[in-house]
Amino acid sequence: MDYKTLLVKLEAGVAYISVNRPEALNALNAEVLDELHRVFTWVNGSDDVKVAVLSGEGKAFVAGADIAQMKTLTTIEARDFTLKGQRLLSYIEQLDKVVIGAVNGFALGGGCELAMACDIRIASEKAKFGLPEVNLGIIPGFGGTQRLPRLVGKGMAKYLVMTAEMITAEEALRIGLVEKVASPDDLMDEASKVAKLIMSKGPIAVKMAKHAINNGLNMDIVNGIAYEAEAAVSAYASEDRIEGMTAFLEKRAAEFKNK
Ligand code: CO8
Repeated sequence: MDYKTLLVKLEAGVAYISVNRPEALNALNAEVLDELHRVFTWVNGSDDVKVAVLSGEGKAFVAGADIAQMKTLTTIEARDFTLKGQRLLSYIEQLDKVVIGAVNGFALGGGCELAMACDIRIASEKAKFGLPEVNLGIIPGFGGTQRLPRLVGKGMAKYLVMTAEMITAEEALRIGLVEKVASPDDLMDEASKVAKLIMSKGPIAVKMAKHAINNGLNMDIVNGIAYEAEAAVSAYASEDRIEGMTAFLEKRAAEFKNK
């Protein structure tokens, strides 16, 4: 695993991925987007990886798309860049594995959009969130106008996008942009704890739940409920379901095999 812009380690089934361009506050240039795509392809395909935790080196999670690189793009290239970012974030969102965003610092613009593509967000008390694109005369282009209202509602999404206001981790927790807040020293421990808790559950059930929630949000409720039934039956068909129910009745911990 050879990356120029990422630090990657695998420990006890958890892939820890950290964007490593602290001199540019981990801004997303084309190389970072490509390497993130590569590392998440590995996450999805490797039996050794159960859950991924994504964070950033230094004082930022990711401070957005790389403004210096973006400024040089032609309109056609800017379209390609937007699509590249959108494809990556949709890929992360649709992985079969759970991705936890451990937001250690600034999560702005494309960085906030990257965090929103994760399944669960845990923020350091030092983290700051915002969609400052309108300051630059652009709008969020990595899915932010779509994922933000789904997380925090239409009014708050418009408020954040139109004012470009930067908010604290506590405020992000209050509006539902993050699920937990931890002290800076505890952030990675907290992310590991959540990763391990999820890993202790039936992996097929977790995967089916992820797809049911994600896909259901793209459907009307009648179709979402129908999708849920199929996902529930798929989980029921697993050997792990037999093990989970047997273990409960035998009053012991289940030993899931992802089968
Ligand atoms: N891109 C490139 N470089 C950056 C970025 C960025 N997004 N953010 C910070 N940097 C660089 C700075 O230029 C600086 O470099 P240098 O040391 O060479 O001057 C270095 O990182 C450190 O930054 P600061 O000195 O500014 O650090 P501060 O602590 O003073 O400020 C801030 C931190 C508040 C985070 C500040 O850096 C900032 O406002 N950054 C920009 C945030 C931003 O606007 N992000 C949104 C970018 S646009 C976007 O993400 C759109 C995605 C979709 C695009 C679709 C296009 C069609």
